[in-house]
Amino acid sequence: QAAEPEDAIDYRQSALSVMAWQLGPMGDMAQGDIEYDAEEFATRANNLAAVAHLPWEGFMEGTLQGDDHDAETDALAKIADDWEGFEEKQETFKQEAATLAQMVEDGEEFNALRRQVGAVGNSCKGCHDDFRAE
Ligand code: ASC
Repeated sequence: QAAEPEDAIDYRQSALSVMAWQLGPMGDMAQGDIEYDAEEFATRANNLAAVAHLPWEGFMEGTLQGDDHDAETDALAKIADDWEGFEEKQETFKQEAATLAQMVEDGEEFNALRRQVGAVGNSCKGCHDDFRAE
């Protein structure tokens, strides 16, 4: 049985919340808002890379703005019109998150890691700018 649009929307919003929860403290460390904790950073970088592929299957047909469902969503109808562009944004994000986890694995310095956190954040923003409602 196919998922209901409302369930798919709930699913992807939850998965994106998981990602934001993991990224948030790394962003705060990168900004100097909280102290750098190498162990926590490594855990969160790995968690983020591990879940980076999860939300996208929730953007299925019938679940975007203007489609017939009863959920609130910021996902623009443009996602269906430019699915390739949307997939490119997913790929960029997954690559940036994987790079961050690899850099941790390679024992890179905090300064390099914080730059890569910026790249991850930019990949979030790149998709939001194009495909999420204001
Ligand atoms: C986050 C988060 C986002 C992105 C975005 C980056 O931590 O919740 O949506 O980073 O703000 O520009």
